[in-house]
Amino acid sequence: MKNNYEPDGATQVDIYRRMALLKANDEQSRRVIKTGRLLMPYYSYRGQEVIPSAVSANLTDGDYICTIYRGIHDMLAKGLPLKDLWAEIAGRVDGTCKGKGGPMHLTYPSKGIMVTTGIVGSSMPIANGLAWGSQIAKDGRVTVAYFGDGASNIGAFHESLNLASVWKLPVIFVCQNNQFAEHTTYEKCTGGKQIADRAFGYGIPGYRIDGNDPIEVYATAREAIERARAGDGPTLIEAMTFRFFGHVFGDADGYMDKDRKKAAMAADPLPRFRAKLVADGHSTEAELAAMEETIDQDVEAAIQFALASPFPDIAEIRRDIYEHEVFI
Ligand SMILES: Cc1ncc(C[n+]2csc(CCOP(=O)(O)OP(=O)(O)O)c2C)c(N)n1
Repeated sequence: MKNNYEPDGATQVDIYRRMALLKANDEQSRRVIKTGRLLMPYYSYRGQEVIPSAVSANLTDGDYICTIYRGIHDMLAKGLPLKDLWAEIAGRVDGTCKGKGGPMHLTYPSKGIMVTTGIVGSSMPIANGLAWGSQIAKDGRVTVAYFGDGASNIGAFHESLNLASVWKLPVIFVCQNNQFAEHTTYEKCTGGKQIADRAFGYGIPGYRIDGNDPIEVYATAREAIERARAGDGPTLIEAMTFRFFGHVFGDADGYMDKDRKKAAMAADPLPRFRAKLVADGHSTEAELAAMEETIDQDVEAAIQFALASPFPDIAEIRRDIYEHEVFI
């Protein structure tokens, strides 16, 4: 999409700050598992940092996001505090859900982080519900639904686009097309030329963009968010990117073409954007190095905080839990 919404220098540095935070957090996540410091199911988002960083730069704390198991980057970019994140990952009482959600079911409503779901495609109908609530309350909030390319083949994707279109809901569907579903390539399981084209069938705008270009993601998201806030309804954004690692930590990733993976890693958007910020005079090498150093320290401090936090006690286990009887 071409529009005049190029972010100013300070916003570009802010987008980079979020990207650097996501990268550092991913590297530490894989390190803690490898060293046995902490065990968890982990879905690396390395390679996809640009998308939520540039989208979130257009959102307020009041705006909502719904995301998926591969969504820690979406939440950190939206402002999830590191200590709350790591305490939840470690199952401790100081976590976002008092240790009862774990790394795949994080929420943090005060920053608009409403749902993390492991059910492929289900971030979209939930996002519609939140957006419908905002429409009724006239509270001016928008909701971003993040999901993967594989999820665009699930019925809920189509139902959600249709309903959001009919009701003109203030929702933005952001597909992070990382070229792979679980252990399958995008080409092997997705019909049609591009996912963005599916928006046409529901009468809403759809854009395929370079999801590794922070300026393009920012500008496209801003237009879609303004459209939603103005009451003009939803937009589908298909942001092209590449996940650097297997589906889940420990995945042998034999289905990932080695040359494509090598090329994607060589085109890592982080060093590219970092060099551009310095070349354009928006920041200096020393300032960015200091920023990265602080981020590394913050991530390590959050892990230490989490490991020192207690587990929830027995009384806490059943609090805030929806339960129903199961008859066998
Ligand atoms: C309804 C449903 N079907 C199947 C699965 C198993 N599954 C988990 S992740 C995944 C792949 C999803 O790929 P994509 O939507 O592209 O997201 P990505 O993991 O690439 O971010 C599948 C099939 C599931 N969790 N939920």
